[in-house]
Amino acid sequence: MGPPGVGKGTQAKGIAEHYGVPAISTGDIFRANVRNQTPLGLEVARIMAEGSYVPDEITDAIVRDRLAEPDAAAGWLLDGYPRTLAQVEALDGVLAGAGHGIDAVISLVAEEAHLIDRLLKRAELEGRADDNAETIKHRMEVYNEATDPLIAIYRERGLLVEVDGLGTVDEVGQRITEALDATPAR
Ligand code: B4P
Repeated sequence: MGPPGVGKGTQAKGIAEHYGVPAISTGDIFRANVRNQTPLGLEVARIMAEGSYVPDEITDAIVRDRLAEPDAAAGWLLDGYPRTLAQVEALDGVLAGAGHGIDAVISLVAEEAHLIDRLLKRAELEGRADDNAETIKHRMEVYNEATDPLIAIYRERGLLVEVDGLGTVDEVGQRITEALDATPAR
């Protein structure tokens, strides 16, 4: 978990590889659908371009189906999900039904000013539809309102692993794996 640009997608791939589990990124799944102009992609393209969240029912169904795929049977890393209280509850329901649990919730932490710089740099490199000054501001607001409060829920459950998101990609990655390795298996 963490605000836009903090390194969720960047780190998710490395962590998943390290532990031999699939990285499931709701953002990547939506972007692939937008690129391929699927019915889902056509539905979510405008929502994403303006920096708002895709409705919970759509997002929850995608994650539920993806977690049921064979490669996720022995473990997974969720990137960018859950992002709302309803998504936390939906994930709890899916996991309870499957008899699985969450080992840890990684919260990447960094100041907003650094993140805005990163996202504006990515705009130059990748040209993502949601990386422009106005949309980034909206994404930060949506994050602060809908997602940041969820961190307290996972802290109360004793699952939160807070990691400083500033530094090189490798430095942050190493902090994450060190923190996870020190977390008792559940
Ligand atoms: P995401 O794909 O999750 O996008 P993001 O929050 O911007 O983070 P991302 O993972 O891409 O960026 P990262 O921090 O790795 O979501 C996009 C949209 O999809 C949402 O706005 C929403 O519309 C929709 N969506 C996704 N999940 C949803 C959900 N659960 N519910 C509803 N809607 C949902 O990296 C940012 C940049 O920083 C990169 O350019 C990277 O190279 C750079 N960077 C990373 N680490 C760095 C470091 N240590 N130093 C320097 N640069 C670094």
